[in-house]
Amino acid sequence: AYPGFGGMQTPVMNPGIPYIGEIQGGVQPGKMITIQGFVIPGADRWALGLWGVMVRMLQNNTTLPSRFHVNLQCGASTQPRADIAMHFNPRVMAGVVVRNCLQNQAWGAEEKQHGPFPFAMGQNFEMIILTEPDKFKVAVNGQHFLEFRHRIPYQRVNTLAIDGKVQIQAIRFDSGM
Ligand code: 9QG
Repeated sequence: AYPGFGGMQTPVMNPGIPYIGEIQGGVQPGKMITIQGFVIPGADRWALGLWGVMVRMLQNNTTLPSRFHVNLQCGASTQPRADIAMHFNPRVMAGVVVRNCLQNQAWGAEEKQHGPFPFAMGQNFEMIILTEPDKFKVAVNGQHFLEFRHRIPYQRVNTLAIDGKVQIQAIRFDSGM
């Protein structure tokens, strides 16, 4: 790599959450986005009480406190909502990472299969999102974790959005060249 050559993007340090920011140059095969973060313990789940938690689990996981997401988006619009090429959504109490795509403001089919759940409340993590021609590959804590096949052309991705029970220490961008 040639730091400073070809407009390598400056790392984002300790951004506030929700975070939304441009991915300079978008993504293309070889591009890597590295996110270092910390899963905020969902202490407020105790305040909800077991009943509240169960009701919310029956509804869906939306309001569970122990969730966060990382979105690769096509713009930053909230009204109408920008398309999301990959929504990567760890639900820590459920121990599942839901992946999906939002198109024309509608969610597609969820992908939920993966190996051991790599996130834990009160723990740091590092995730790397690598763009390939046909998919995104996600590694967590130095190990390949899962793949998400493109449903929206990766060429449309230009925005990173992060929200939920997470603190972010650093976001790094590497063009892979
Ligand atoms: O619940 O699932 C992913 O398939 C929805 C959630 C939604 C996503 C989606 O409500 O939540 O996780 O951006 C959103 O709307 C997030 C926060 C069936």
